[in-house]
Amino acid sequence: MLHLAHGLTDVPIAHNRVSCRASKPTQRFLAMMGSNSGRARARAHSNIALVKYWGKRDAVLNLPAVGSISVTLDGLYTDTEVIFDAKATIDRVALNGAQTDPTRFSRFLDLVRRRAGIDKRAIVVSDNNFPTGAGLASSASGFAALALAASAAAGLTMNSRELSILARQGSGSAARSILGGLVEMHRGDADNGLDAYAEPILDADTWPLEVVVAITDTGVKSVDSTAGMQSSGTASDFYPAWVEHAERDLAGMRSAIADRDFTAVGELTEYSCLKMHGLMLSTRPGLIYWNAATVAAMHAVRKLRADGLPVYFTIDAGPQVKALCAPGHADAVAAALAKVPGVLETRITALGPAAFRVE
Ligand code: 2P0
Repeated sequence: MLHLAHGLTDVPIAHNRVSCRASKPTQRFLAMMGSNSGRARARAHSNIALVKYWGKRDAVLNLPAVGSISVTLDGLYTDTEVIFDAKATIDRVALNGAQTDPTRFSRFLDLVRRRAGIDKRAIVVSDNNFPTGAGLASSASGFAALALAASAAAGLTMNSRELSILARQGSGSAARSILGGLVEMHRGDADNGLDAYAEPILDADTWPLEVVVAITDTGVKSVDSTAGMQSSGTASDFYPAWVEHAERDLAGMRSAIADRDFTAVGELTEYSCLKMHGLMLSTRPGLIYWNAATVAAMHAVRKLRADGLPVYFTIDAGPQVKALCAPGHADAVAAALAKVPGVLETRITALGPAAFRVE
């Protein structure tokens, strides 16, 4: 078991008694597997970065080249159940009701098994309440929920910093989904990655910002984030400048959040988003994650702002537009974005909680 030598963040991981019924396909899958030993369930929420993470300083430990600041989203989440089963011979994973390739999950479960000193294979059942792999950070909520459920099922007791470090090794953005509200992910300097973890900046209810998600395409993106980041790190002239100025952007965002200065938060959010997409576009070959509706929605957000609404956009490695709204303005923003040609659906979400165990 890993023990950190000093300064553990001890944000409690809540064990909420949320009744969370498995979907029908999930229930069938569990009945088929028939086991209840070493079992735990967890829910983690997706997040979006206001100051973006793009690039790695170590691919094996999945250490980010830059820190990031995000908001955890109440309305988008993953529920995951993990069962370590002495009788199972391989890991089995059901994602959204369908059996899926367990390779990436197995690699992650190996980290948990090694730490817990067990070698049982696992049954993993994971369900997202939103489109998977389409730029809505399903790997963030997915690996955060898996980190919490798998560690608990393996009998480990881990604090939020340890869970964040574990989740990071599944997906960089997952480190942030362990925490709720406004969250900062530290780049860290150590080679072993023990200083690359996320910490809360503000609780969700301290500053009730809202986010409107405008979905423009539910398909899986063509270049996943891991591959895209690797390309940008080696094949963009802009990459050194991106890394060099990251700390300045993070400091600006910390200070804007401390002041509850929505305009400053929003301006930095759009700036970081457009700068990251500039980096993506400058990669050879260029990474173009936008479609026509993405661009139309960006202009619509700027038009709303010109008309007096406090709203700023951000976009991740996919075509969806997320509009960050000052408290109380999400309904008007959602109504306007729903009218943008090519916007298929809008969802309004408040800021969400830290990952928690579900009974
Ligand atoms: C972010 N994104 O900060 C940035 C902005 C997408 C664009 O973190 O390779 O799935 O698993 O660490 O976390 C998405 O990348 O990548 C991401 P890996 P991840 O939210």
